[in-house]
Amino acid sequence: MPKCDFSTMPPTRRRCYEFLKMTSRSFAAVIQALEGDLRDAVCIFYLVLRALDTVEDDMTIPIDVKVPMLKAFYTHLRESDWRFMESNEKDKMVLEEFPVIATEFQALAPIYQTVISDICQQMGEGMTIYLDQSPDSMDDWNEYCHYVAGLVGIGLSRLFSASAMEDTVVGEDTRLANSMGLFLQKTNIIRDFLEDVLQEREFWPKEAWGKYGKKMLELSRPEKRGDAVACLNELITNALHHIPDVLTYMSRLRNQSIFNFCAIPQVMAVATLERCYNNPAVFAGVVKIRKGEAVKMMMEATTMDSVKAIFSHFTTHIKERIPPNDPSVVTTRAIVDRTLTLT
Ligand code: PS7
Ligand code: MN
Ligand code: MN
Ligand code: MN
Ligand code: MN
Ligand code: MN
Repeated sequence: MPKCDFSTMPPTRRRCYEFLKMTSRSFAAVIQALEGDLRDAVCIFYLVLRALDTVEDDMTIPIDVKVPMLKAFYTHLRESDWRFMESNEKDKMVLEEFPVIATEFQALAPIYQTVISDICQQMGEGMTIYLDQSPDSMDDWNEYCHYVAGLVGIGLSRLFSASAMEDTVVGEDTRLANSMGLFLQKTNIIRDFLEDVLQEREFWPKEAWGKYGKKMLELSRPEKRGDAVACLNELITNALHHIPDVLTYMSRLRNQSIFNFCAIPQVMAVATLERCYNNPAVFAGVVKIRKGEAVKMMMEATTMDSVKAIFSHFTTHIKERIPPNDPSVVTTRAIVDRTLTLT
């Protein structure tokens, strides 16, 4: 494994890797394993977006304060003294110590700075659309997920190509890069139904849940379990449609450290979808994959053959559990079967 030696780093850079470890559940190890100057670029990219997302998520910031903050956020990357001390979120540290992140941002190669600043600007702008409204249509859902995750995939892919560790096509094919982010974000939104709805944040598209009630919160009522699970299965089926793009994207990667960085979140996502599929527990708490299973997958997901085997394993288990009377039965079977022909 390439070296990520903290002892020889300047203090601000060392502090950035401390932020990374304190704020990311799953990304810290795979980012530290990246090679060359890509490691610092992705670390800073992560922290910048973590800071932006902390503003977006903070429901104690009034909307008329939040909108201009999100839109202007990228401009603070080129300043040395901007910070925000009023957040109440668990990751508020990245806002309170933002000058440390800005300092390290300014030390990156100019091409990396351009990509990160560009994505930060577009994401901040897009986030403002969905602060006071929830996604209605499936197109809205794709649009919100594009802003908060598809853009991350597009930015990361540009960083990969800019590092010369991956082919230029990886950075140019924004459709596939977008799908990589959408698969993760839809899985996160599906899994976090209860956590989000209790915070009055509704990310499930109304086009799906509106068939079953007037308010999304109604789906958490025990007497609504049948409807709720039908809606859940419909959204999981929608998310599974990104798998062909995910497999194509992954097959283009040539650098082992980049492959692992990309593969691990994707295999966690397909495992999470399998756990959530037809599972009423989604409406009573947060469904998580077992720690042992997660560790095993993270060690395995290092080749295209094993990534395919993992996708085939979890989609097969979904197929076995499709209820014959589920409203999405035909669509779910079709996308699982298509996945199985690709793996
Ligand atoms: C730059 C590594 C690899 C081509 C902070 C990685 C929230 C699901 O529930 O906090 O909102 O709290 O657990 C990561 C594509 C993005 C998409 C997005 C940046 C993969 C700010 C991750 C991560 C593209 C917006 C999890 C999308 O957050 O969720 C870097 C390729 C940040 C990736 C958000 C969500 C990430 C997410 P919650 P989390
Ligand atoms: Mn958010
Ligand atoms: Mn968040
Ligand atoms: Mn709309
Ligand atoms: Mn979430
Ligand atoms: Mn979270």
